[in-house]
Amino acid sequence: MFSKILIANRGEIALRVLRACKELGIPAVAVHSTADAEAMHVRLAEESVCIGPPAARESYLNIPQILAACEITGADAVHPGYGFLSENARFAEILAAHKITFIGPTAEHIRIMGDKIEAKRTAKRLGIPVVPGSEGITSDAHAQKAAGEIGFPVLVKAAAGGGGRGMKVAYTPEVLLEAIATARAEAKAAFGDDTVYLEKYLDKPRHIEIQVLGDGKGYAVHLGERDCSLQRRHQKVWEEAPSPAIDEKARKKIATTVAKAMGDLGYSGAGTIEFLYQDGEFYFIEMNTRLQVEHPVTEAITGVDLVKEQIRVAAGLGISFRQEDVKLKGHAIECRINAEDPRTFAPSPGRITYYHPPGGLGVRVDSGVYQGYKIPPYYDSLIGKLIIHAPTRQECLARLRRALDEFVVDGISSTVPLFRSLVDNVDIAHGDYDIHWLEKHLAGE
Ligand code: MV4
Repeated sequence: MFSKILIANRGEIALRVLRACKELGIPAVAVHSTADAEAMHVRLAEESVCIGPPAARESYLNIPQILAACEITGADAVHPGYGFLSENARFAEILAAHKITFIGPTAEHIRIMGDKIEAKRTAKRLGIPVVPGSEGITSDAHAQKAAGEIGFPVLVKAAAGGGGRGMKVAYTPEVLLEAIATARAEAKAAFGDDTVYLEKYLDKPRHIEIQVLGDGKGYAVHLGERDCSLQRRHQKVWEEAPSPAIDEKARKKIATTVAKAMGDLGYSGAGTIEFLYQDGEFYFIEMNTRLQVEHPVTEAITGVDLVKEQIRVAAGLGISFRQEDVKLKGHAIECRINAEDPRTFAPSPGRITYYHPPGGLGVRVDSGVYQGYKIPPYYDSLIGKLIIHAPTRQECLARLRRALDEFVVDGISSTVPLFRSLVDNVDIAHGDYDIHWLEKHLAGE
């Protein structure tokens, strides 16, 4: 096992990783920017190192500083959390060159999945159903021909994209080249790479993703799905498992296919395969080669500690269970609590003057904040996650309503009131929503 793990992240996920380290008896090093000196994970870690000024580029994304912190403290492994360096293949390679273990998949697998065209090609080869579409567009004639074969409307996507940037829908052949030009320009500006590809546009899908764990030696398990359709501007707001939209048969088919594929790929560690689901069919869009924000809903219904499994696999100890041991139990919902105005979603950093998180059976709050803590303005606005687990979806909603009524965050604005309205909505109660539902609902439709 590792002698010391450095946590290259901040906020609730740094604390989440620290908790796993503590339970495994592995000392941890917190690294932090000057803005995060008072953070809970810094207070609770065995050691901490300040790695730079507030700007992420100079601290949490500063590879030389993180390497130096490993050298100083003698850390022999790094957990990257999510965001920041978690899907940076170069970082994984640099750590390896310094004999430090990256707690995550190989640099090669990170690189493949970072290129959305290569990811789709790989998924298809492994037997995963993909959205009908093209590979990289090489000319106007190629684009017209490919779009004709796919059928309109088509969606133009950036190969270096993900998270929705650089996407353009073309409803007719007349506007295709214009959509491609716009998407290329956006992709070039955002990623420095203007490679684009085409896909059949799905107009009312759900976003359903499968959680996997691979041992890096040819075996992978799945831990069921999460339905993440409730999102605003490509930021997930509410995630739940199981999906209200699929049954046991559909789940088993797609999840078994994915687990087999990831075993065949030789995938190591935690990963998420993202699908669009429409009219009873799954279509692969992307794979995330990291631990995800919403991993606790899977932990709730499976009882598996995903961070501990990531650490075990990275240490060469393998996954602690087999597929046949996994039993999905009950229903879980996660609400992302952001320091934002619940109506305008404008960021609301500042001091938390009073804080009372909910508790009781089936209630988990993953958060790094505390009463008196000052939320810095430099990072994303996620301040915590409320994860509810109950035997049935209906009981889960009732428990969520109860927990939201207990939740008090004063001094700043938070998205807690948004969830109070969602939990009482009839469409939500029926699980009747797609990826467009929340934005339409917020627009008053
Ligand atoms: C799509 C799509 C419809 N058809 N692909 C957006 C982010 C990126 N990860 C993929 N995205 C989409 N891809 C096809 N062929 C609609 C979206 C999409 C979306 C997907 C998941 C969750 C929320 C979304 C919001 C808008 C668009």
